[in-house]
Amino acid sequence: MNRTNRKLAIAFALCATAAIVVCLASPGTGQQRDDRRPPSPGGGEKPEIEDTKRLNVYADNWFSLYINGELIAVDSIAFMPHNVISVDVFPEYPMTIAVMAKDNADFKTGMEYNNTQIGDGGFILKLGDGTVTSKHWKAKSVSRGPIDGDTSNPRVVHEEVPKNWTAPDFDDTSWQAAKEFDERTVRPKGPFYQHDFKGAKFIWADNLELDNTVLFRVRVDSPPDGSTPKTFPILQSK
Ligand SMILES: [Ca+2]
Ligand SMILES: [Ca+2]
Repeated sequence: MNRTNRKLAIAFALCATAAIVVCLASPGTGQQRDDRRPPSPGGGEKPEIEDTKRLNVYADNWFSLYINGELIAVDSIAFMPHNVISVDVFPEYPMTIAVMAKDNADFKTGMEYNNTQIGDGGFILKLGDGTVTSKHWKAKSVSRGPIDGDTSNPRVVHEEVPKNWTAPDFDDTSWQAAKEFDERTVRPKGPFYQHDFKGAKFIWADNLELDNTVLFRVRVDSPPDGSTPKTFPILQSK
């Protein structure tokens, strides 16, 4: 290496070292490290976005979803087009999921499109811990019609939504088992196929057409995929 080249090599090495020092000292990197460690005054590690699970939900036509009694997700489109709601969920076990699902139906006739026809429902979800909708969920129809499918003289039966029905300790033993429906019966629209619902079943109450508002519940004691959930003592003081 001649003298000029040696000078260039030394200059390059100095620049590279300076760059590394600047990089290590940059506020961004330091901030990230501070977010995770040292522990907060409450003690323990803080959960990161990597500790959450993705929840995909598709409802014909609308839903609201609660986990352990807290509202977690609401369908942003009441009727059409049919959409998927996809949110990050921080799972804590045991986990009670409670859902209100609604088919599009006139309150007085149970029909849709200006009372010209009977619409059908359908609900499906998948959580990244392996939780999926199935016949093992509980279901309760609280709005049905038109009774007997009679569109010439439509009658509707509404039941009061039970108090505290989203709470983990709510007694749902009298509810029926959810009924599974084939994908080709529900005929989901395009967005369903753009999200992960593998292993999940469409569910509803007994009648996909006449049951118009359906409550669902399920209790998940541990991650169905067999993974070990991380615990964060910092969250358990609330
Ligand atoms: Ca209907
Ligand atoms: Ca519908």
